[in-house]
Amino acid sequence: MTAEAAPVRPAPHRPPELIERPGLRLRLWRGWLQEHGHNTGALLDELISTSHWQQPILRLYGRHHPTPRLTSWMGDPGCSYRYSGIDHAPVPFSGAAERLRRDLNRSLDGPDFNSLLLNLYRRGHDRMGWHADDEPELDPAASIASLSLGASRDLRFRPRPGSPTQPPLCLRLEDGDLLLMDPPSQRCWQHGLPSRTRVQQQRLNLTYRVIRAEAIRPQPTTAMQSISTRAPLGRAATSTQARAGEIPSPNTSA
Ligand SMILES: O=C(O)CCC(=O)C(=O)O
Repeated sequence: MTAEAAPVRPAPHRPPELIERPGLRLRLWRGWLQEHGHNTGALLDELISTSHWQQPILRLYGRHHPTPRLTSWMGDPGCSYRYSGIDHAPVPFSGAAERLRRDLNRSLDGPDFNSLLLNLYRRGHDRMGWHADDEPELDPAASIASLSLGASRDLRFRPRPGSPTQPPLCLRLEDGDLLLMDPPSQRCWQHGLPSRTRVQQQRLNLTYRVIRAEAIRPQPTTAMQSISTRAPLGRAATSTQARAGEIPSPNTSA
């Protein structure tokens, strides 16, 4: 008689660490991926090798600056997303990204995510400037789910200009953590991932998102998309918009 593999069940729902400030609501589950049966090292390798990486070029003051990280945008058909001044048409979810989406959709109390931004920080120099994920195509009523893999890095939060002054806060995100950013966090606060030059290991971050139904549009594959999806690290687009702090200002030598 052969032994049958025990069915994999989602781990029991464990209450998150709750971080709340006026206008900010974060829910953090430490080690969520491990708890849900994932080998984070294998997952990191699979996600890196099966994603179509891009490094958009930001053009400012007549100079070209590669975005200080690699990115990939996946989604259901028609879930395009414009960020950092560039339109990103979705590549279909990879196998690992789809499995994670199913795990999240099953174990959270909504929403059903239809898109995913992957950010690969190759080492501590890579970073993300201050911004809020409040682009018009994103559903403002839906939480954003952020999964971290690899090196530990700091994610910082500060009130948006015009919001009441409050002290900033900093979360150290570690391998396997799940962070939910609930509304109205994006409307009232910004977040950013500063460089940490001593960090030598890579970190991968996945943010699952919801594109509003009204913003989903059929989009034929263009020549530029097919180039960028075939070429790893393809620099397929140029933008003049940068996230604060991502590129040196003309008055600094940084
Ligand atoms: O890497 C992170 O943890 C932050 C990612 C992020 O801010 C974003 O995708 O908008």
